[in-house]
Amino acid sequence: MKLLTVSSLALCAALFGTLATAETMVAEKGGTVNMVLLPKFLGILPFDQANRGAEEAHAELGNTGTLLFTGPTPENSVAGQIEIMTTSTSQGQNVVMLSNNAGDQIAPAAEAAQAAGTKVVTWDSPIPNGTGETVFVAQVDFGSIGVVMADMALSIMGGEGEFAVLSATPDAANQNAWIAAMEEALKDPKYAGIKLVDTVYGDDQSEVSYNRALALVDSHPNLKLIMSPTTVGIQASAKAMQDEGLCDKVKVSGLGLPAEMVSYTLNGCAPEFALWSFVDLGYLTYYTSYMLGTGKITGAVGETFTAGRMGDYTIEEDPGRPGAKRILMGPFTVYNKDNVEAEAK
Ligand code: RAM
Repeated sequence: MKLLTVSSLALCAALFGTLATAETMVAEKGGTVNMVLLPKFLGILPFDQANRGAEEAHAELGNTGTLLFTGPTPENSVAGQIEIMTTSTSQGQNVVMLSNNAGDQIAPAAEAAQAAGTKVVTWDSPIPNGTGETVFVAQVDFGSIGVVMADMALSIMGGEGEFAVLSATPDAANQNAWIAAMEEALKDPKYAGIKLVDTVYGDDQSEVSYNRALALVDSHPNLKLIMSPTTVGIQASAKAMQDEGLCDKVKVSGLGLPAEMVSYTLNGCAPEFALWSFVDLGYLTYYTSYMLGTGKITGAVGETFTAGRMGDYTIEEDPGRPGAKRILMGPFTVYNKDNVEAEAK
């Protein structure tokens, strides 16, 4: 009888242990966590917005450590990101928050960072093979971006015709995954009338993107739409079509910032596009990193925590990257002439 009691106590403890891991962790304010917010490069609005969200969380949590917003130039993005990752490690920073523009090339530097005690949290754009990354803060489900882009193409083109993709840089993990997801979505017979005829890269630089958009029109005389899954590319493409008086013939869509797209949406050059909040993405990434840095979470699947005003999030397996983990933010907003002005303010 005695034995039984002991074993049922043990059972209780085991059960309680299981329940305890499902507990929602809440941040303890006033910790000291030195953090680096490392975007693909400096100088564009979405990354500044993400930094604003991170700064908001930094102040709210009373972190007595530092928040450093630093990044390479667009021309030197791959080498620059790897260098900053390495420097942050040797400086003993606690967490690097990375929007990866270097594909798997940054994995060795991220692994070295982790080995030296610097955690790596990716946001916006993950490390494709997941190596060296604690967790990825995903803005929305990557598969759903493919479907949203396929749907926008279908509706803007009236169900038929040729379109092309104007992407960011060839190593951008996020854009590459979204294009692959769109190609997957396009296999559905409902998209049989629309055809993806080309994919080009504007390197997330305005001038390069502008010229690539014009080149696409030249090389595909029947082109009806440029789909650009980058805030830089979509704006440059819309401007190029507008400047050349081509908006009646070639429409533009993709992922853009309302503030940068409003005029093109109202004049019909870019009737529909989508995005999420970069401020919220920066805020959630900061919370995730602070929770990791203070040891409140470890980055294991199933851990749940409260991210301030945004509510509760749980670490899960990343369905797009076997063996890697994500935290899913959302939601996605599709903008058109009815809602773009309100959001652009
Ligand atoms: C650009 C960047 C960023 C991407 C957006 C949609 O700003 O490439 O990584 O998330 O576009």
